[in-house]
Amino acid sequence: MTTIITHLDADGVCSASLVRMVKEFHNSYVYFSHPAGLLHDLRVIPKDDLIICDIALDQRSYLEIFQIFEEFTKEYSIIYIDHHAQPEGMPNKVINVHDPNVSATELTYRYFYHQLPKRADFIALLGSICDYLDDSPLMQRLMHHYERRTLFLDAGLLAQGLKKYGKKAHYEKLRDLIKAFSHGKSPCDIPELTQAAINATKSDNSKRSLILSLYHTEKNIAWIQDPPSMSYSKIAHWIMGDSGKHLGLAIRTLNSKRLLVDITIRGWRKIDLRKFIPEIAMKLGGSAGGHANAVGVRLPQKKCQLFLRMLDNHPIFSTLEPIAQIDDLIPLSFSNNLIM
Ligand SMILES: [Mn+2]
Repeated sequence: MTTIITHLDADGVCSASLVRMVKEFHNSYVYFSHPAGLLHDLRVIPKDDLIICDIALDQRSYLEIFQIFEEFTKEYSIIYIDHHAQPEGMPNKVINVHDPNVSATELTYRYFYHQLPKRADFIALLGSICDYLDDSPLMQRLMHHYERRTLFLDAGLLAQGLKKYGKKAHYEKLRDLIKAFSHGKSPCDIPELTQAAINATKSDNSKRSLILSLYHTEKNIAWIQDPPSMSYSKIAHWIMGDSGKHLGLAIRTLNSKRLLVDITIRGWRKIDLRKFIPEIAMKLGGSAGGHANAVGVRLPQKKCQLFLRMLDNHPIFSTLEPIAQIDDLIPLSFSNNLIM
């Protein structure tokens, strides 16, 4: 047998659905995990061949995970499919499928391509769209197998529906979802997911104008402190877009650990955020990780203001073209009409 361990976001769910489409893994059991929980989960799940998808290797537990992988591969196989930054080295026998530029779903699709049914391209696209990584050459090519608007409807239903579904209490439902996807169903075929997506979207929409009234701007960044609870990545995205600044930051004071803040950062895809943000975070006793366009930072709370200042004054911004402002994109003749 083979056991799948995957992340419980859309990229993870789609990766696992693709694995389950491979005949050999039709009945593989799916466990859900996350970077901070992987070490613990590897210790408790029954020994088996493993396929691990979309779970970053946490720096703090990396050495122990490395040892467990080594131990595992004496008797079992491990295929590790991921697109997050990777600490150096992986035990020899681990099949390491890694590319930081595409989604884990795309990597899974590529790795198992010759064993997948035709319809697998649809799931590959959904996972990639939901992880904002649908601009790779392969995904752009596959996108033309479908019709954009319908494809994005299904992707939106999945991403939004998982906000409710993607929690511990719903693991069994997530397994059913993966089963349904691997049998050719789409998000719109699953009424509960669809309803959850609509509710989540209505709730997001109702908070948008309030969120946009609460953020602050500096020269290059827009930030918001402890906004009403909803997806922090969406908030960071909204304030980035609304402000026209290079970055949007949503800062959350951690309830359980009063002395820390988590900062979710989004950019316009003009720079690789990993090239300068982790460095600043580390200088201030924090840590950071993520993708070119989406980074999360954890910092001591008392360093938060300094972090914002250092980030805002980073020389990298002077090398970038300014973000186009809406007024600049409206032809002058139209603006004149309005004044008259
Ligand atoms: Mn992912």
